[in-house]
Amino acid sequence: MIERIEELKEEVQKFVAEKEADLESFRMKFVSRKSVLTDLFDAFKDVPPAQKKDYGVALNQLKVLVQDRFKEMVSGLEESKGATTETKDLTLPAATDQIGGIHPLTALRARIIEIFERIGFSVADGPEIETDWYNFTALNFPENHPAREMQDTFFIEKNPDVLLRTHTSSVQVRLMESGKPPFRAIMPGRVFRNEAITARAHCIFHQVEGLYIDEGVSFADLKDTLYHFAKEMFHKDVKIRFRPSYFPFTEPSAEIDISCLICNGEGCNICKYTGWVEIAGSGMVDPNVLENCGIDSEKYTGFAFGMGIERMALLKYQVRDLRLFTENDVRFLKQFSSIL
Ligand code: 2NL
Repeated sequence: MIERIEELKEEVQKFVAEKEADLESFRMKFVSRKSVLTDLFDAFKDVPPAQKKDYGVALNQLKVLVQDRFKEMVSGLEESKGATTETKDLTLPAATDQIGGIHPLTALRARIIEIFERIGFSVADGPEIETDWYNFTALNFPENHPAREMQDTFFIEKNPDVLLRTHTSSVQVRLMESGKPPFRAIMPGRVFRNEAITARAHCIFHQVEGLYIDEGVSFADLKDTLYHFAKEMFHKDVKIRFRPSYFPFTEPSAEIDISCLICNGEGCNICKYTGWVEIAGSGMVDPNVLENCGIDSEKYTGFAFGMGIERMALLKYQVRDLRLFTENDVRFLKQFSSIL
């Protein structure tokens, strides 16, 4: 029986269909309901149990071979038919491939990096999966802070905690631990929070955080650095204001607003009629954080800030829904080809 199957395999392999009639005879013999294959499958029940496995394997190989050859021959005949009837205009210009572009968030991140590199900041990088120490404890988060709750952060393991970083501050901790001041660096990267996805929030987004630690760094340096950034990023006439705020890792802390780009501070629905829009959070690095990272807080001071890249993109390009940035709809993405 198995020999018979092997013979048929060889026949199928060698079969050539030059015309429709050849294909039809192949179909009748191997594919149709009355084919040899149907007979062989029917015979399966009479095969002695010891041979059933080998028989089954061989028969299935034959079946796959028949299907593949049949498909090949059908498309082979169709192609040769096409070649004789289709007329192609060989004088037409070639259809060019569509050229992709840089994603708007990538372009914006590059611009942020460029602005800070020009004033002496370097770029640091670190892991997206973090321990509790780098994401929370070293950053002075109290034991019962809401961000440590299961519903706010994606935990990979509990006790000891391993999680997806909720900010890129963890990279700053690694940087401070690994060397000696001065530090002047920014950390762009992907961060994760357990949030419902809406037009204004996503569970995965991008941040750029910055850190400057040295002897004698003051709040005036923080203000001037971020004012410079806002003028470079938005407009040379942009106004900036600092609003008192709270972060566990900075003291004092401030939220940074710029004058609304749409109404120039007059009041519109983008700025909710306040004339101001928030672009970042910032503050002087808390002495506890410096000490946690092995830095003498009597000798060194510094500032830190954090901004969301998607948020910045919404503002800069007046996009109404940040889900558009990850849907990969080329009609949306194409609109950014000129910003590069
Ligand atoms: C925001 C606020 C902020 C920081 C991030 C930071 C990092 C270290 C020490 C102190 Cl290691 N601070 N980062 C400081 C203030 C604000 O981000 O709204 N981000 C989107």
